[in-house]
Amino acid sequence: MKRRNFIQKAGLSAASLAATPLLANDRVEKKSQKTFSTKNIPIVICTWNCPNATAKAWEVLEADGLALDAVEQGVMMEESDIKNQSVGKGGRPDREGNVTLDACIMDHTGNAGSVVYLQNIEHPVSVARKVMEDTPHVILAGKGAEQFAYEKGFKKVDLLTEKSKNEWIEWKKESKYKPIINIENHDTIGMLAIDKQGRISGACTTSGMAYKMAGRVGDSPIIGSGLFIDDEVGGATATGMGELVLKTVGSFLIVELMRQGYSPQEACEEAIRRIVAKNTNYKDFQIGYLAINKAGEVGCYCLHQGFSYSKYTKEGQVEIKSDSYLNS
Ligand code: SD4
Repeated sequence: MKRRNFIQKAGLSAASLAATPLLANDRVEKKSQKTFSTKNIPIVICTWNCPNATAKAWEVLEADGLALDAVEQGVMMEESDIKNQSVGKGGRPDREGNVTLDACIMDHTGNAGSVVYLQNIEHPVSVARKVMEDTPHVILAGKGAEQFAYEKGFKKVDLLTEKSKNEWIEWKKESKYKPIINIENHDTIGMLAIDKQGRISGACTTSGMAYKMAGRVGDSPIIGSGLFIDDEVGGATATGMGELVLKTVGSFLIVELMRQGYSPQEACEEAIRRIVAKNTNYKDFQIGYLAINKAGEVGCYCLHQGFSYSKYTKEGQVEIKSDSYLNS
């Protein structure tokens, strides 16, 4: 079909669609009129025990700020914290000694931005936000993402700290490529927030699996896998062995289950069961899911014991331990 014909046909069908009342549109209409209890709002939650990150996000929410600003500024705290060796500066490198970062952000309107395999930039989440706001794209990768960051004024930073470098040199002696469950190898931060106006946003940022193959990208920056937000329903985020989350599109699955009426807790449990059903080697890995619905109800579930999340509400800051599929 010639391009002009195609455009004409597309235009025609778009016009006729607009003229015909659609059942799907009706459903969207009804959902958007739905009201939610605001007693749990505002709220911010994030994977693992990251009290500085949730406290920063809470500051934004309490000042009547946007959930989008809250999640960006919240996770930036971990990106700058060199003690967190799974995120941003201080992150563990790939097997060639390069720290490569993955991050994404998604707002209440369904907009999303992401960077993958980004080097030399301390705040990948902010570059992801620029991708979302200043480009027609969703994902920028590698050198292109780095170049874009410099054009937007981000500074070049050496992300490899002495500690992470020395551990990598030690690792190279045996070069065992075995992900360690829970033990320091997982601290990706996935954050979900609802602001005072009820707008929901999320962000996810990581240096990925320690000593991964050069070029490897995990679930964290992939919209639908490491993070998904739908302002009509809620949001979800993931941490752990990204390959298993990617293969089951975990965060999207959880949000869609909530859309069908699952509670956040039931949805996280079902997403973990999906991983168990599809991967015979599931016991070798840790996965943690965290979800929130529009009413600010939270769910959390993981494969192995040891996962927890941070929550900040009007009642203050708490760390909550997750239930697990396995008793170990
Ligand atoms: C990844 N999901 O790159 C990330 C790793 C992670 O805490 O969660 N680390 O697969």
